[in-house]
Amino acid sequence: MKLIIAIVQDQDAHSLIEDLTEEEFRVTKLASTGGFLKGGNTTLLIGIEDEKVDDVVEIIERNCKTREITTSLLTVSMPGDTYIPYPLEVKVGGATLFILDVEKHIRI
Ligand code: 2BA
Ligand code: 2BA
Repeated sequence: MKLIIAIVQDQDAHSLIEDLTEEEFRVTKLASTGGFLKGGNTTLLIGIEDEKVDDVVEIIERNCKTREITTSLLTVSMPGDTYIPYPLEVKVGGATLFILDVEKHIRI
């Protein structure tokens, strides 16, 4: 068995979960925060049989889009700890996936 940890953008999470459950995959959704943009994103835990990994990755590819985001990060630029915001273009990926081997899966 494998566990896919998928970090996706909030905008894509709803349709992705719909498609996964429609195809009988089980999903747990966690609200998460990106360390760089400090904005909300969604982390999905998807436990699946080894041979289903490609199917799940295909569903994720179909639902998750790369987007250019302009954000204003705060930076120290002046003496005396004055913070000024500056615009920054960041390309946020469709999804970041970690695929792990599951040693044991138990349902009680
Ligand atoms: P359980 O299988 O006992 O799952 C309870 C909760 O545990 C799930 O909540 C989900 O958050 C998590 N979970 C279970 N298996 C998982 C896995 N392989 N990967 C990631 N997370 C997992 P819900 O998704 O709200 O599901 C509640 C109950 O509805 C489930 O109880 C199951 O009996 C049924 N169910 C869930 N997804 C289904 C699906 N695609 N098709 C048919 N029945 C489903
Ligand atoms: P954030 O940390 O908010 O990052 C959003 C986007 O900002 C990233 O998109 C990347 O394009 C850029 N970025 C992140 N850290 C950077 C840095 N140190 N320097 C320059 N640019 C940086 P993605 O790479 O597509 O990542 C989207 C979200 O996925 C991330 O949100 C983070 O929550 C998660 N993530 C990505 N890679 C990760 C990893 N290796 N471990 C854990 N979480 C990861």
